[in-house]
Amino acid sequence: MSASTIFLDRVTRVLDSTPVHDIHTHLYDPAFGSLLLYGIDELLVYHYLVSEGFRHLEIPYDRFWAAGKETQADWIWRALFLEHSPVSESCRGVLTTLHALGLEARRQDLTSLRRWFAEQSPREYLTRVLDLANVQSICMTNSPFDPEERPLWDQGFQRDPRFSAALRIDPLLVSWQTVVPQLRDWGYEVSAELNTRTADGVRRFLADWTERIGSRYCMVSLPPSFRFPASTETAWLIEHAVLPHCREQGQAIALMMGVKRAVNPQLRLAGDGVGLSDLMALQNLCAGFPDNKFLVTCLARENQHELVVLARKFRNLHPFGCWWFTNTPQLIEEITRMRLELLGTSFTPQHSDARVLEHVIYKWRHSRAILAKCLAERYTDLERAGWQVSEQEIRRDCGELLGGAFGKFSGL
Ligand code: FIX
Ligand code: ZN
Repeated sequence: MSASTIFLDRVTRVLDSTPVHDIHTHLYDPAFGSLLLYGIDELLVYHYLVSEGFRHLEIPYDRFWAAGKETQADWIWRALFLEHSPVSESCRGVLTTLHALGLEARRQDLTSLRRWFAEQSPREYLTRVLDLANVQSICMTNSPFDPEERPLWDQGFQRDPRFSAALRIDPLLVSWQTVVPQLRDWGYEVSAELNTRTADGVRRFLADWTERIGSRYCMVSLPPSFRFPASTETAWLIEHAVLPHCREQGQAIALMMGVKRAVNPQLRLAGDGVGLSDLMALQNLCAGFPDNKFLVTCLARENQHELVVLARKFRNLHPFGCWWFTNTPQLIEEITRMRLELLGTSFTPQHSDARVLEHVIYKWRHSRAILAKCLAERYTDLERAGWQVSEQEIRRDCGELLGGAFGKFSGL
């Protein structure tokens, strides 16, 4: 057996048995009831598959959206799995998931798959799925602006300790004018005018929600047009409210850069696109605010190298994840290799971005396998350089990559 094969086996074993802290998902604590999505229909109408389904579907968009979830799932199943081979990463994800659950996709039609999912008892099933994915903790994405989740936070509930919260503030930063009346309604003294009183009001809002949901960090997704410094509401609010809030709490801000929302609105959630970010803005933030910590992921492949180089320059910057359109085997491998070669283990290679519970199974299985390959290559090269890596060191490194480095950086 060659050195690299031996390492691949060793690293795979360690990575598979190391529980991961999934630092960004769209899953919910089970107390949120129907907001925690699971089952075959949810898997098939995942927006990644919807946009791929419309490559083949000839029905009008309106007809698709007017149909029930089962009908939509039937259409997608037929278009992407029966009439064509499911070779895309999102389709393969459904198959990895069913296989891991012991279900044979080919033998079972959708009706019997639906029956199987309906028979699962939700609480036990949640534990089974997290075990299959070897996920230790799930960080949710929690928006005070979301009318569906807000009432439960207001009311309070018994938390599931496996689920932590992150405060999502996109509307606040990207559509300030529409948020002003809402904040005022909720008792915060803000005005459309950007002044000290407004900054104080926004800071109070952020502090209240951080406490209410027990948020671990604040997060926002930003369009390619984002600049900093700039005479925009977004830049002003970041500088005068969000960054001071994060400093006061000792928390990081997560910036998800490069999403173009609603490139094709007819596709709804599946209609977002990608654009190149100006990472000069990030450089200015990291240099100008050394007491703030920035967790950053970029959507554009072309931004990945610059992001890694910036992280070499600024220790208050922590790259994370292969987000959305970069969450494909080829790009995960390229990005992870580049990050390992330029940053060692001081980054977080992946988050699942799961929207449906079972996503954690395939996203982590696929990503762990690629991470094992990239890490084994590095260890093989080290051995060629006369440096033997011990089992304990492999465990340490895998622990850092699967959430340890994130926790240390974020002060958790
Ligand atoms: O903004 C985000 O957090 C994105 O991850 C989502 O908006 C996106 O729809 C998604 O699910 C990507 O994986
Ligand atoms: Zn997300």
